[in-house]
Amino acid sequence: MPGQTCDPSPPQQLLADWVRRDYSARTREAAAENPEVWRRRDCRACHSQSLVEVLSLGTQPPANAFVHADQLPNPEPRFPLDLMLCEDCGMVQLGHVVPPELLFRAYSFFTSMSARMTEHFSRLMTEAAHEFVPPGGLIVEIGSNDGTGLSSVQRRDVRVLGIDPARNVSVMAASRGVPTIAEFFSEPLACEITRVAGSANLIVGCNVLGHIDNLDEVCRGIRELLAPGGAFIFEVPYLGDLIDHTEFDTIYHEHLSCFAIRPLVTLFNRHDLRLERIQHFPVHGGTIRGTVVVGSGCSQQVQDWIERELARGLGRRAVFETLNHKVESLCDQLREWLVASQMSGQTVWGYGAPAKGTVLLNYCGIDTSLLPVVVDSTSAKQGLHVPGTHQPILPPAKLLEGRPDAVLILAWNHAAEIVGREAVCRTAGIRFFTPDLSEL
Ligand code: DWN
Repeated sequence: MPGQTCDPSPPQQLLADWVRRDYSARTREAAAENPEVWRRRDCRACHSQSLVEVLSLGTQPPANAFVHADQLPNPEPRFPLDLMLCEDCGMVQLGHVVPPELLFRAYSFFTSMSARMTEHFSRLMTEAAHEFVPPGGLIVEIGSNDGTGLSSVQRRDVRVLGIDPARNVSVMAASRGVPTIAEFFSEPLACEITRVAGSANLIVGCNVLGHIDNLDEVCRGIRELLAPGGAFIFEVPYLGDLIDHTEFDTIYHEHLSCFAIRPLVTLFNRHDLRLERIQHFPVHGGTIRGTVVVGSGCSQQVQDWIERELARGLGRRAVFETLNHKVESLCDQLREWLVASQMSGQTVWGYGAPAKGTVLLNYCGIDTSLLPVVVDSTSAKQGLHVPGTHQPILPPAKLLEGRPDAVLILAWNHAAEIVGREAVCRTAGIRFFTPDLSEL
C-alpha cells in the first residue's frame, strides 16, 4: 500500500479492513487473461527438459466448468490432458497449462461441504498453531477457499489471513470472519503482506501446490513471508496412492502436479527450504502432509520415504505402463456394468459432481444414456450440467423421488460420509457403488 504507514503487526480487525478496502477493489477490476492453453517444456520442480509422456486422457473440458442449460448446444472448450514424467527428478506433471484465470476465479468447490474434511482441517490448524505460532503471531493460508480451515483456529491471540483467487469463495470466507485476499499467491504479494502484517509464523497450503504452475514463485514467496522459526505446512494428494488405487480421475487441468516426495525435496532445496516431516492421511484418496522449514536437505524420516519411493520405482516409466492398463480395465468394467444395467432395465444415477467425476465420465464416455442424472449437495452446482457429458445436477433429495436402482458414487473419497447421509435411500433399496464397482 504505497504512501501508507503501517503498524508492522496490526491486530486482526485491521487486517480485515485492509483486505476489504484494498483487495476487493483490485480484484473486481482484474480482467481474464489470455485464455490460450500453453505447453510446458521443462519440469516444474527441477527445470530439466527430460519430460516423457506417461499417460494421456485425451482432450477434456475443464473439470469444474459446469454448464448452464442454455449453453448446452454450444461447443465447450477442451484442452489436452497429458501426464508427463521428469526422468531426472521423478516429478509427475501435466504437459499443458490452462490459464489459472479461467480455472480459479470463480470456484464451485467449497471445503466446508464435507464434515469429515472440516474436522481434518480444524485438527491441522489447531495442532500447527500450537506448535509454531506464538501469541500475537500470524497464520497465512494459501488457497484458503471458503475459510473453513482458518475459521477453525480457536485461539484469539493469533491473527489469520487467507489468500485465494476465487472471488466467490473469498466472500464466503470473509463472512466467516476470515479476511481473504482474492488473489493468486506470488512473491510480490508475500512482500506486501510482510510489509503490512509482518511475517508469518505458520503458512498453510492444502491442496493448492498442485494447482500452481510456477512453483519457484511460490517457494520464493514462502521464503519471503516465513518468520524465523516458522513453518510451511502443505497437503497434496500422494502420487503413490494415485498409482496404487488407479485414481486417474484426480488428473485434471487444475492438478498440474501429482506429487511424490523426491521431487518435492528437489524443489524445496532449490529455495533453501527443508522438508522436515511427512505424514500420511487417507483423505482425498491418500494425502501427504509436509512440514517445511528454512534450511537444506531433508530429515531422515523424509529420506526413508524417498528410499521407499525409489525401491518401488515411483519415478520410472514402468509404473505408468501398469497404470495405463489398470485405467483401461477400470473404464471397460464400469461401462460394461452400466450397459448391462441399462439392458436389464435398471437405472443408475451418479452421486456427487466433483471435478474427478467429470474426468471419469468423460474419459469412460459415460453420457446421459448410461447415467442420466447426477446429484450433489452443493447448491452452486445444482441446476447445472456436468461438463462434456451433460448430466443434469440435482439435489440429493431427488434420489428418493427418482428411485434409481443403483448409485455410482463419483465422489468416492467421501463414500463413507455419503452412505451415512443417505441411509434412508439404502433402506429404500437403492444400492451404492464406487467406480471400481465395490458395493457399500
Ligand atoms: O484439489 C481439489 C480438491 C481437494 O477438491 C480440487 N482441485 C477440487 C476439488 O476436487 P473434487 O471436486 O474432486 O472434490 P471432492 O471433495 O471430491 O468433491 C465432492 C463433491 O461431492 C462436491 O461437489 C460435494 C459433493 N458431496 C455431496 O454431494 N454430498 C460431498 C459430500 C461429502 C456429500 O455428502
